[in-house]
Amino acid sequence: MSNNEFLDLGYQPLANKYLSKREKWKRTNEETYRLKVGFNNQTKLVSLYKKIPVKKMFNDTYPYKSSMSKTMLNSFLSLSKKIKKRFNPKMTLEIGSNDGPLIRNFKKNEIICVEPCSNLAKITKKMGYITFNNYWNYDLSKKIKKQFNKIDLIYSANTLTHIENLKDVFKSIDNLLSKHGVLIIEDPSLLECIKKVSYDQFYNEHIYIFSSISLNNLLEKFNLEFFDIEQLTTHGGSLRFYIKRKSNKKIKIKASVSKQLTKEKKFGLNKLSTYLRFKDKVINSKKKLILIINKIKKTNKKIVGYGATAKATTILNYCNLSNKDIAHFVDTTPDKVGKFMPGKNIKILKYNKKLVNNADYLFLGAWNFKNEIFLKEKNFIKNGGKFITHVPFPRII
Ligand code: JHZ
Repeated sequence: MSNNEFLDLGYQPLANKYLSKREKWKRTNEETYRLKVGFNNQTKLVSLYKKIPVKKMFNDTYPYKSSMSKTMLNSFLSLSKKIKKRFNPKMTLEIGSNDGPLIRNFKKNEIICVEPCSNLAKITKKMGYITFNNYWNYDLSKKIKKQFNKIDLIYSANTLTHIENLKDVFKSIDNLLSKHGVLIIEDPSLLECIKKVSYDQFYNEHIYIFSSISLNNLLEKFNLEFFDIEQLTTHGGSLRFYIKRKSNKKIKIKASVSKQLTKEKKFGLNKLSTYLRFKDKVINSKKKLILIINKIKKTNKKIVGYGATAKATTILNYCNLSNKDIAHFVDTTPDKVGKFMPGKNIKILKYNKKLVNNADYLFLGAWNFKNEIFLKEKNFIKNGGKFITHVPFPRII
């Protein structure tokens, strides 16, 4: 067997399935799955064992909106400027446009959105952008090609790793991308995830976590190759891959490509032993986090969760934390407010300063936005409030 299991995070609910009060009482019906992660010795790909049907994950009630943080809005704005300056594409296509934080920086006749969640697709349609409310697949690529011909630039952030059939993903891209076209993919970096012991990046939607090594192996099959790789701080450390056709000799390959590949090999991302060491660190991380929380509980201090993230679902369910540990979460996302954390009886309240300032400790569900949150919560910090995080190791800040 080329696939080797290295991590078992137990039974988990669907990470973005926040339950209403009514659903909570029927919790016995809440769907769970066994979250096991494996490493493929041949392809070097890290993936989940159990794949949930897409319609259960991405439908008309998908709550996550990428425009909820200033950090992401700024990141998409600066990328849009870069795309225009560096590639000047006539037509761009975004796979997984969510509520439109990237496309809003383009003119309406310059970009096409693809978004399977109809509640989100409605938003970009309403903004006046061409939107295909579909899953990304070969049939869709044929449909778009018929209507718009080939596309100069295809961009996708935090989406392709959510699609089980990667062969179909790249076949569809290959079908639509022009001869000298550019593909840009952005996703959490496996290297950062392993280094930071951020095991919460594993949940049902993240079927794969890419390393540049595994993605490189996949691209080979489609005669595609990297020509630049950027390291980003977003989502706890992401990689932005710039990809072209091998036949396109006009674009030179930057040194950043071999640098990233070498760095990952040196770290051991191509070896199972690295992942087995990671597993031990995850087990330790769980023990330490529980210890910290139990210690705080003994002093009768109040812990509030900050950012009801999909990642937090993995933490709460793996560490078995309930509303006896974390009183409630605060979040700015309208579709999460008033609901309960998946698998747990912890309510999500609408973010306001008072709720934050009434807490003694804030558990950073959205640890990836630590800088933005620390800036926003200056007063909480000034008044002696403390944060709890588990990244890169459980501690009080
Ligand atoms: P955030 C989602 O994961 C799901 P999550 C998905 N699978 C994926 O890949 C990544 O995104 C990209 C809130 N917040 O981005 C907003 C505040 O309340 O870490 C969000 O609910 N106040 C598509 O859920 C959450 O935190 C704030 O000041 O792990 C952040 O979610 C800020 C900054 C955020 O993604």
